[in-house]
This record gives sequence, C-alpha cells and structure tokens, in this order.
Amino acid sequence: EYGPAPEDDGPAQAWLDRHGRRFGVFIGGTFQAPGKTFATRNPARGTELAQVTQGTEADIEAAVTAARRAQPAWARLGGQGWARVLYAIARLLQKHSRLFAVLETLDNGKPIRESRDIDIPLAQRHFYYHAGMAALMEDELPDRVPVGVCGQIVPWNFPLLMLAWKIAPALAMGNTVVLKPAEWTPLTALLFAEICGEAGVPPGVVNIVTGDGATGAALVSHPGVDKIAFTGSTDVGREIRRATAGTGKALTLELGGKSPYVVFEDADLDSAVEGLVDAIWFNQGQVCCAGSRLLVQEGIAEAFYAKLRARMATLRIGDPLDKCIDVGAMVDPAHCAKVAEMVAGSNGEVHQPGTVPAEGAFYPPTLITGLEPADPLMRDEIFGPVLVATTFRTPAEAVEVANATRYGLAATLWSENINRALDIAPKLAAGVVWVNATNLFDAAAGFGGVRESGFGREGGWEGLRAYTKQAAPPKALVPVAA
Ligand code: TXE
Repeated sequence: EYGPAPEDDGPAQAWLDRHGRRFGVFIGGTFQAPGKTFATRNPARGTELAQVTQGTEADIEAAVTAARRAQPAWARLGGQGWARVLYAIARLLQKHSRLFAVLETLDNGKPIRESRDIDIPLAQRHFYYHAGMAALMEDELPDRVPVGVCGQIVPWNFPLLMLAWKIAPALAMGNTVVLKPAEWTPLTALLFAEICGEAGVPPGVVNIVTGDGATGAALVSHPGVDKIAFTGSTDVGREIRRATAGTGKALTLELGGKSPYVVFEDADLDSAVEGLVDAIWFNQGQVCCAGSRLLVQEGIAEAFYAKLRARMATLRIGDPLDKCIDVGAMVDPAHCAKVAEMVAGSNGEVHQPGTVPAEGAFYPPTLITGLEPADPLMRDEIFGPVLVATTFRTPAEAVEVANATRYGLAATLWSENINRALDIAPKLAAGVVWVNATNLFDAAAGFGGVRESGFGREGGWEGLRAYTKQAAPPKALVPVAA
C-alpha cells in the first residue's frame, strides 16, 4: 500500500513570498519593477502562485540592448571563461534542485517524481555537458564564431529543461540571450534568473522577459536579434518562420509531433507496455515526442490491448506533490478542456479506467481504438494523455502507416528480432528512432524533427554549431611599408 507522502512545498512558497509574489522582467542582471502583470496558477489546486510581468515592446528593446552590450565582452572571455560560468550554473541547479523541482511541479502540475528525477537533473546535465564543450570550442570549431544575440522562446511542458536546452549551448558558444518563458509556467525561469547572479553570469548575458505571444512576437521581429530558437506549436513556428524570412536571422524550430509507437509480434510485450506508459503518460502526454500513435501487429493486438488496459488501471492519478503519483495535473484548465473536447468528438472506443480528483485540471490516461486512419485524432497532435491505437499486418504496412503523418519528431519500435529492428528503424521518417526504449534524452545527442516537426538540432555538436556562424576569412596581409 502506498500512502500519501506529499513533498513539502514550504521553501518554494517562501521563495515566492520573498519576492512579494510579484515579478518584474530580468534585464541586465536585475529584476525590474513589475509592470502590468498576469497570474500564474497551480493547475492542480487552482490557486494563484504569483503575478508575473507582461513584457512589453519596451522591455524587449531594453533586454536586446542589454544583451547586445554584453555580447562582445562575453565573446572575448573565451572557452575557459564560459565553462567556468556554466559549471557554476550547473552546480547551483544541483544545490537548489529541490526548490526548482517543487516550483516546477507547483507551476506546471507535473508529478514531483518527474520534476525531481527527470526535468531538473537533465537540466543540470545540460549545463555540465555544455560547460565541457565550451572549453573545447576554440580547438574543435576554430572557424566558427558566436552568432551574437539569441532570442529564445520556450513552451510550458518542460519549462526549466527547455530553458537549459536553449541557454546552455548559446552561452557555451559565446552568445548572449533574451529568453521568453511560456505564460503558464514562468516561475522556474525567474528562479534561474536569480541564480545567474550567484553563478557569476555577467549582467546582460542572460535576460528573461516574461509575457505572452505578443511578447514573443516582439522578440522575433526585433532587428537587434541575430538568431531565434523556438520550441512550441507548429502554427506559431510557421508564423515565426514567416516573420524571420528575408531578415538574415538564423532560425531553429522544434515543433509538434504525432510519433508512432510500433509493436511487432516478436516484441517483449511487458516491456513494450512499460515503455508505452512512459511514452504517452509521462508528463500527462504533454510531450512533443510523445509516442501518441500506437501501431500493433494484428496477431497480438488483443493480447497487447488487454495488458495495456490492465496497466492503465494501476496508474495513480492525483496531487502532483504526492511522491507516489504517476499522473499529475494538466498544465492549465483551458488546455485540459481542449483535450477533453477532442476526445469527446471521437468516433472510436474510448477506454479511461482511472478516476481523477474532482477539483483541478486533471484528465485520465486514455486509450482510443477503432479509429479510421483519416480520423483527426489519428492525425492531429492532442498533447494530452491520449493514446490512439491501430493495427498493421506486415512490416511494410507498419512503415507506411508510421510515416503517414505530416510530423516527424520521434518514433519507437519494439521487436526482439535485431534484423527486423535494423531493417525498420532507418525507414521511419523521424528525427530520433528508439528501439526497445523510449524517451531517452542526452545532452550529447542531437534532438529535432523533420517535416512539420521543424528543423535544426538541439544537443550535441549539431546543437552547438547552430549557435555559431562561419568566421570571416582572414583579411589579406598588407605588407608593412619599409
Ligand atoms: O504553444 P505556443 P501553446 C503544441 C501542442 C499544444 C499547442 C498549443 O499541440 O496543444 O502547441 O500550445 C510563444 N510569436 N505544443 O499555445 O502558442 C508562447 O508565448 C512568438 C507543442 O502553449 O506555440 C510560448 O512561450 N512567440 C510543443 C511559446 O511561444 C509566440 C510545446 C509556445 O507557445 C507567439 C508546446 C508568436 N506569434 C505546445 N505565439 C512542443 N513541440 O513541445 C506564442 N508564442
């Protein structure tokens, strides 16, 4: 029997109180006086956590100016200097990891087990990795120089981790940044801003401007920004690509997905079920690379669905601060309602064994079978704990169905037959293919999509190169007059 064991949110509440629960934007190394603000809430309890500034065009102007001013000196610091600061950030993320984890769970609704064991440790790892790479840059990329000032826009599903994916490589290659957190989850970015000073980040190197889409759009169109890195919806990605076309700004886009999860009849079914729990119910399915489309080989389909239903019934849904909880709250009641509406319109057979708390933005783990391939639920990203399932007969058909999507972020395949795995994996049109595993991330491995899932890679060498540009060729030597 698991009893409730809520994590203590006292220190996080005390941190919010210390700031009077009102935050200004962070520019040039200091928090500015709050401007017009909006509320950020705990979606599990519906309570307001803090008021956060709606960043204006003037704030973006000030932040870009601060980043521009700081950039030459930061660039001159060189690899060893960048590394020292990035290591200091990584160590402080470690030192304050409980505070970050609890704050993330309060603001986003994700289970504390996930923020504590996944989001925050991966964010730390990202800074450690890039500290190491920063020190190598001059030797390994001698013909590359920093891009300059980077505008970075992140979503709400992994607030601190997406910040780390953006800020660590940018700083490691000598850039300065203006980052805009998502409006539903700005708090860990503000805590991060606070630790920048302690880590010795020079003023202006990291600027955090909270706000909504209008704030993001102002950042995208600011002429003082050299590169935009965006993670979010495909629609906004499209708008950003339009807005940056012809401006000379560098751009990387990490967008949505409808990733296939293919189970062959020779798979280890129990492991494939466990993998699926992670693929689609991790973070309430609000994951860009979620394995949201299950493809099962016909002969094992009924047996597999039965195992899956049995496992779904054991998932514990509830207060995300409870350390025993598997499924927490959705990020916001509005997003929860959108997911519920999509499922309500389904023509398939809907299976929802769990019961959710009466209060708060909770949605149960869901399996839908019996949908036609053309059904919108089979094609569109739901971005919730909703798995749609279909069957296939032959490996060739599996590949065809898996690739019949406009996205291409990730794919997973399960088979105990190594020849099959090696044959199928390269045929799946996706930025990453996992075999007998899912959701494996590493700072050293490039992550990103194809097709409408975006372009560019984050992580590894490719991710680093995206924060550099070709150095100007050396000027011809002018002979010295005698
Ligand atoms: O994303 P948006 P939303 C998908 C998912 C989800 C849907 C909507 O399907 O249901 O997108 O989520 C900023 N110029 N993903 O509305 O709007 C915005 O303030 C510049 C997949 O939250 O794309 C936020 O900081 N910026 C995804 C960020 O963009 C703009 C993760 C993302 O918001 C802007 C999140 C504009 N015109 C949602 N409009 C993934 N791939 O992981 C908004 N923003």
